[in-house]
Amino acid sequence: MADMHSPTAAAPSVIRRADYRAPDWLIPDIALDFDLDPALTRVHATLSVTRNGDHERPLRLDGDGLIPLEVKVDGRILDQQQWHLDAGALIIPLSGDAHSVETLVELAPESNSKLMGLYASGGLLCTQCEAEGFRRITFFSDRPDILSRYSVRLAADKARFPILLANGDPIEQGDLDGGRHWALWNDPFPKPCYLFALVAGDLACNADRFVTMSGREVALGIWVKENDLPRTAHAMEALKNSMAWDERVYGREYDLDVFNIVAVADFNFGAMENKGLNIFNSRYILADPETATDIDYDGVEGVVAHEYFHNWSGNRVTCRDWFQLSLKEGFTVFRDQNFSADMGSHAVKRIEDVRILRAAQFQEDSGPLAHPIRPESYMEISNFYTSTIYNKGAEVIRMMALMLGAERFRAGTDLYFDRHDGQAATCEDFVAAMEEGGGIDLGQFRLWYEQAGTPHVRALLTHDPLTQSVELTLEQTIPPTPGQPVKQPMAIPLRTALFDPATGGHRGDELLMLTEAQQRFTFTDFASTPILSINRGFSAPVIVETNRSQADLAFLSARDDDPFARYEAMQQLMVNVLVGRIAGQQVDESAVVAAIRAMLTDPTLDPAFVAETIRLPSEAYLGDQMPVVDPDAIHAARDALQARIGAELEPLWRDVHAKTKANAFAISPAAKGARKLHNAALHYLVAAGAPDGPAIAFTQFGEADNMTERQAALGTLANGDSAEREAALDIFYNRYCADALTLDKWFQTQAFALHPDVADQVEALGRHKDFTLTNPNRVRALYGAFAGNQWGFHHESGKGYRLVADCIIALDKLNPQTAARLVPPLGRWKRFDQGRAAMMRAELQRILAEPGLSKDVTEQASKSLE
Ligand code: 0A1
Ligand code: ZN
Repeated sequence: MADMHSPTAAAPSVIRRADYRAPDWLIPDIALDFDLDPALTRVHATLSVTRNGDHERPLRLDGDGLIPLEVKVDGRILDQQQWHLDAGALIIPLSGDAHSVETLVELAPESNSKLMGLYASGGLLCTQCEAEGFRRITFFSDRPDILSRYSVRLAADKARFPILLANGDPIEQGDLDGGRHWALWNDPFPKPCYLFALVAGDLACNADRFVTMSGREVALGIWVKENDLPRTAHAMEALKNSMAWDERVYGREYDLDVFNIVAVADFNFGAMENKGLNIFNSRYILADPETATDIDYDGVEGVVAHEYFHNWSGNRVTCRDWFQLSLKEGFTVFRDQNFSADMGSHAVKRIEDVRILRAAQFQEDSGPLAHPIRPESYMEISNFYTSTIYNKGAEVIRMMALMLGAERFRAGTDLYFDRHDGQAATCEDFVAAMEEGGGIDLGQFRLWYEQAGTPHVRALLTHDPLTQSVELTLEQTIPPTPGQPVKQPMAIPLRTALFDPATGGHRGDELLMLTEAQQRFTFTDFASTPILSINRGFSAPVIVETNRSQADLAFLSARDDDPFARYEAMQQLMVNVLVGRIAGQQVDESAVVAAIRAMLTDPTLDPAFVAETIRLPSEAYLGDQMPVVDPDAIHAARDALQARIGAELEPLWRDVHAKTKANAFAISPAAKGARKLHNAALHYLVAAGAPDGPAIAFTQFGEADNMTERQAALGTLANGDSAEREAALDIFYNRYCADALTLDKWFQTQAFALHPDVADQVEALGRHKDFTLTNPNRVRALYGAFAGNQWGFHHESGKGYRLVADCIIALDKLNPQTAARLVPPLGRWKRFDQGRAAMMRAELQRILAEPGLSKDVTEQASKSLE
């Protein structure tokens, strides 16, 4: 271990948004020639370069781990004095204004464990270039504002790599000597290099077609291992639905003759929108009832849509620099959320999205890694593919859509796409298009791009019987975040309604714009005090505190006509009871039980909505409501309330469980809703401590004809100790050990379990023969899930922290990007008691003391200690 006096590695340099400068050289065309082989691949690149502006700076081509074997300018080989390397980049002084520059490099894809650049996965060769992976393939100006036309020739052994794919349209192919073959691809649309992709391998194709709104036929292909072909139908359906939706809702048509998707087993993120050749983590392509849950099905649909929508929001209009990442990601998440809502239930989708936002983004925004959706600086851009950029970014677009209304929002997006087609744009360009297209002033609203932190809004409703008026006082505060101690008031759109308890109705939903630190809104003609329904539909990503009573919340949970507000009232009712109980107060739990009973017995409600609404807030969300998180007290209180709800409503749970059992599998919203409620009922039944609970769960586990019910039963059993738990885990393992994606669920279910020994179990699973650090899905299934298990991860022994830190240290040597994503849970130490905080800090320090630590982990761990 390093001591205080040991020399530390130079701190990684900081890149700042304010330092943006237009590129010195442009690269309008690039021809790439790949001689592919897992052990040794040769890459020959020919770039046409043109001087941009009046300057004498040399050509600088980024490189990461590349050695130039040959450098040519205008066909002539340069000797070693005519170029040099600077921090991996190739520097060539050039005199004229336009040249052809050629380079030759060699790569070893099979030993690329970072999964950035060209790498091998399950016998395939594939690429990942966003954000800065292209510089690991060839020398190039690796920044998103360099747009080039690509021509790509691939050659490889024909038997091992019969399929050769790249961006754009296929032009020609042929055979070569020695059992090799080649293919030529051309992409007519100038693109940044982060959208470059190639795939070579033995792949089977689910082929289909789509006719665009102007009548052009597009050949669609989803490429997977032969065995996986039957699991691609849902993804294909999602793709065709996405293409039709983008035409209908945004007027955006697909632009190439082919659209290919490839599934790979080893992938750092979810999927990648490379032009005409999306590359996916196989978990977001493959689905069948035997192995995929409904959440997986929805994930496939949402991610297929997300990547497809990037063709316009990201590819046709791309980002000027990486500080603008939310320009494409926030907007595209907003688009995929609305698509999924249109494919299923708007109410349920909104609830799910807000749950994700609160679990991931609110936590990020209140911790040491908080940053605005348009950050000011970074050390490693891979660390900024965050919930803030994606999910809060989507909320910011959603607020603009709400303020403009559907028609004017569409006018704004039309203007944005038309004005910036073929360009690398900025967030400011998007907002300006919204202002012009929508005819609205977004001056103050721009603060959403600048200020980090989740605004808190206090809402106080008072009634004056004399004047028969109601006054709503709204107060906003935005907590300090790193580098931003003082905040300005933001523009916060709050959809609001005032309910008359006597009639149960309201006079209409109003959009209140909170723009001051404190603001009063007056409503007249109220004989009695109404009940406040605010931030309906979660119109703004803020935390609202109100003075509503438990009775008011119970009323809204039963009567609010905005489904999100109804869900929210129920959640708040539960939070109040649980937080009160944790604080040792006398609390009345009966209102919660009664509200759940009312929901369960209301035949007009969508079962999916009911299942969402009756679920207790997560342990982590409860932690967020407390000044100091007490994981044990939270767990105990939540467990006890769950047991009481289970016991008091036991007959109802049995009844619901029986009634929601389906005869045959379907993937319709109704069938998914029934399964969600079925699983919720099982969960409460087991929580009730019913003696036959484990047996019922085991029966569900054994009889289910789908993974949704099977995994839920396994998860319920995993929380306790029973013979059924061990039996079900064994059966699951034996049934799925040959299928990596499904075996991930076996690891994940155990790591998520609310079981007192979960840390020991995770430790043992880390040594299991099927555990590997080389597959990011497996790492996330075990350590990612465990770090999200508040009770287990924050075990008072500190064992959880040590396990995750050990994993980060070991993984950093192979795959820094994925290692860095495990750091943030350790960075939340300020939210815990002194003992836990000290142990978390000690683990962060231990990580930072590792010699040769990556920039990725260094940035996350050092910021987490501040
Ligand atoms: N643009 C992708 C996300 C992505 C980012 C980086 C990656 O490299 C490791 C991969 C994917 C998306 O938003 O889907
Ligand atoms: Zn994206």
